[in-house]
Amino acid sequence: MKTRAAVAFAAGQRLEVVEVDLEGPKAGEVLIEIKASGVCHTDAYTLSGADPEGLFPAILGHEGAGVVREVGAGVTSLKPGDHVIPLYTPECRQCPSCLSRKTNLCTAIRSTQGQGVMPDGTSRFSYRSQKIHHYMGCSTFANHTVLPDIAVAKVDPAAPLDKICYIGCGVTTGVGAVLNTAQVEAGATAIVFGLGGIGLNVIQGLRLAGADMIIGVDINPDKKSWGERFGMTHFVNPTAVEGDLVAHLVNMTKRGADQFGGADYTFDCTGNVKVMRMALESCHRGWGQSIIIGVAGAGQEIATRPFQLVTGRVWKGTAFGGARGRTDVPRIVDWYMAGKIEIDPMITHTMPLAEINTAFDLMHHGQSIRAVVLF
Ligand code: NAD
Ligand code: AHE
Ligand code: ZN
Repeated sequence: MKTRAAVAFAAGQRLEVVEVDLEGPKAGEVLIEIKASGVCHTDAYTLSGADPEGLFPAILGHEGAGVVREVGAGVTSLKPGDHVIPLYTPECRQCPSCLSRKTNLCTAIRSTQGQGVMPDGTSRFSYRSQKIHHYMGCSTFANHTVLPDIAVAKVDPAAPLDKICYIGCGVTTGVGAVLNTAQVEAGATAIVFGLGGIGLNVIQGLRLAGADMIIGVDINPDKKSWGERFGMTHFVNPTAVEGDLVAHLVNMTKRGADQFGGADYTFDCTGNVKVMRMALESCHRGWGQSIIIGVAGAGQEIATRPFQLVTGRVWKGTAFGGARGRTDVPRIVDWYMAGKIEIDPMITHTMPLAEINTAFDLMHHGQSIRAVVLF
């Protein structure tokens, strides 16, 4: 079949919206009509050329929602008409990682996913007979896409697809980092670095967990009101701090007779390795945990004095908020439908696929929280 897609033909270039060829689903796969897709910073990261796994040409996008239109042989968990969210972290429930119950990082199809192809090693997309790579196993910047059934979450059909697409990455990542990875307890102190599409969801996750002090840190002063909207209690703009930012934050988090200060939990949502170090060092001696969410490019490395870890701080990372997609994503959709989490105000811009490059511009200029492409 033919479908319209925004193709990244080369790193660093604007996306081009063209009609591509899409093969139907093979055994164990489903064809999805994408109705909406958010644009995440990770799409921009890969498009920039910094992603060591970046392949071109490719159809980017990994934060979508849509409707199943066709299922391949042997698919029993989904049927045409089901409302779904594609998962860049599948949940096969059979691989050693899924069975370990220690991680959400299902390994069933990770290697072919990283090579931009389906599990059988081939791509379903082509343009003028040239192969186009899949991206993160999702390629949601296409009006139709094909995924293995283990990478598809079936959700409440009453949920608006133009909003719940954000659960395909940003919402789940932010809220999940708090609830699954850090397991923040009521009364905790927390610092969130970077109040974009992910950081604001960390803030609403912290509010949900009952954190007492939620400090947001961002170099964009406009983010103060955004953070407050979702539960942030204090805002720090690093450019307005005289002296050392870490010392400033540690001082802010001193409570009662505690001489040391430092947050119980910190979260990096910037992808900047210098910020990641500050996030770790802003944690409380003895028990503070710092969660890395931001993604940094090839050649970037994190550093700190081992003393920071020797004295009990813990550095952790999280992918997709530690969520097991087929199990947890439908639940998060239900939380949204029940009003437990907010999504609508964070979707600041919508646009047709033809204007997708504007979504990247808005993100780079700090003007959007989430821009969503509507098909
Ligand atoms: P975004 O562009 O919407 O937000 C980034 C925010 O960080 C902006 O508000 C920006 O002003 C702020 N910022 C930049 N430099 C800063 C600094 N030095 N100090 C403080 N604030 C600073 O991006 P996003 O969509 O929220 O994504 C954030 C990061 O999370 C990206 O690196 C993205 O690739 C990554 N990400 C990771 C996962 C995962 O599963 N681990 C999932 C989604 C996104
Ligand atoms: N190819 C990239 C991977 C970057 C990365 O860590 N991605 C996250 C999701 S970001 C979503 O916006 C992830 O899920 N990681 C786990 C995995 O298996 O990739 C790079 O930098 O190499
Ligand atoms: Zn993402």
